[in-house]
Amino acid sequence: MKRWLTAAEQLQRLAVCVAQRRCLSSGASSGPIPVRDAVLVVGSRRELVERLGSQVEVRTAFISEEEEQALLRELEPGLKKKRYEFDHWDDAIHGYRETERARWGAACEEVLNRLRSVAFPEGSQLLGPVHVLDLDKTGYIKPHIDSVKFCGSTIAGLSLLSDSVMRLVKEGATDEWLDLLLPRHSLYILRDQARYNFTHEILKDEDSVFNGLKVPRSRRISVICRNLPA
Ligand SMILES: O=C(O)CCC(=O)C(=O)O
Repeated sequence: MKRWLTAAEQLQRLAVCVAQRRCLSSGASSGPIPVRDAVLVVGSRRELVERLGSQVEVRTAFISEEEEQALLRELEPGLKKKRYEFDHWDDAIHGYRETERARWGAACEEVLNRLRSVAFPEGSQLLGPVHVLDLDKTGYIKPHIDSVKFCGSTIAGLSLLSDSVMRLVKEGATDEWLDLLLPRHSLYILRDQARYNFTHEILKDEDSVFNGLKVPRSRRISVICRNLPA
């Protein structure tokens, strides 16, 4: 039976390719390039990737398997009481259920505090409840920009259960785009222009390809923190 490679395995292959390419072209002998720097963000133009580099971040293995389990233990009972929503043609999201959570157990609070400390400047005013989005295997998020009324300059999300691809497309210039590979257990952060001037979306399984490599999408839960508008 055909088995798709996980994002981690694909990253390993890509990292080796990139490291070899760089070594070949520069003759450098400084060892492999960290996976994080090498291949988690690709775009329509190198200049765009460089320009938005500081506003788009993906951190692999931000949470451990045990931390994912702790989050799921808190979230699953509430989520299981809801049905996935499929049929609202005008919704930005297809095949999802969602919840918000303000209070967490100690293990989860520790994860969220770690997220907050890397994603938001000290003293930022954060949106109180954390947003939790459960996408069915067939679910996907259509291109949208989060409301500027409710959400400030930064969106930070953890990916549980599945790898996925997030696509950012510049509003009014659809040939300007970035793809982010979001491996399971990773954290992504979108800031400033990347948040305000680019739509973001999570690709459906059929379209879930990163840099020419298939990234199989199964059920995915995201845990998303935002700051408040200034
Ligand atoms: O699931 C995600 O990580 C993205 C969520 C999203 O696009 C949103 O809530 O605006």
